[in-house]
Amino acid sequence: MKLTIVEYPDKRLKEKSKTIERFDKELHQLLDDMYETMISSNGIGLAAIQVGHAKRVLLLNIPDENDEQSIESLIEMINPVITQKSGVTTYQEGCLSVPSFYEDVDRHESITVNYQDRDGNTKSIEADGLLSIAIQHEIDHLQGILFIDKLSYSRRKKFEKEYKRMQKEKKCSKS
Ligand code: Y12
Ligand code: CO
Repeated sequence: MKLTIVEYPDKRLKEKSKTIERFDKELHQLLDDMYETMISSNGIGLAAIQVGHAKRVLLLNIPDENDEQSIESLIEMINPVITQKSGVTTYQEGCLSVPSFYEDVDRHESITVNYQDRDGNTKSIEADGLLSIAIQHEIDHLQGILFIDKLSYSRRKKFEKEYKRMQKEKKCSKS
C-alpha cells in the first residue's frame, strides 16, 4: 500500500525515531509499504518518519549506471549507527518531504554503518559516493534533522521565502 509522505513544515519531521525491538510482520509490512511509496514517488531513499512512523527504519535504492533502480540493490536498514567516517564531500540534495527544492550540503565522504536487516541480523556496510550521502541524509531523518537544517542562515532564509511562494502557487493551481 502506498503511504502518504509527510511534508515540511509538518512537526512530525522533527521527532526522534525509536529503536526497533521486534522484527515482526508489522515491521515487514511497513518496509514493503515504504518501498512502494519510495519507488512510486521517484525517491532513492526514505525514512519511516517521512511516512509518519517514528521508528529507526530507512530504505535506500541507488540507481545503477543506466539510471535504473532495481529491487536487487534495495538496502533496508534497521537501527543504523555510523561507526566510522572520513573526508568531506558536497552534493546537491533533494528530499521527498521537501518537494521541488535542491541545495548543496556537506557530508562525510566515506562511512561505515552498522545496522540490522528485517530479520534482526547484524550487518555492516562501507559506503562512499551517492550511497554514503543518501545514508547520512536518511540517518539525519531518524534524529529529526532535515537537509535544510544544514544550510547557512542566508540560504535557509532564501529557502523559506521560495518554499512559501511555491506552496502558495500549488494552492492557487488546485482551486
Ligand atoms: C542524495 C541526496 C539525498 C538523498 C535522499 C533521498 N532523496 C530522494 O529520494 C529525493 C527524491 C525526490 C524526488 C522528486 O520527485 C521527482 O523527481 C519526480 C522530487 O521532486 C519533486 O518533489 C517535485 C524531489 C526529490 C539521496 C541521495
Ligand atoms: Co529526506
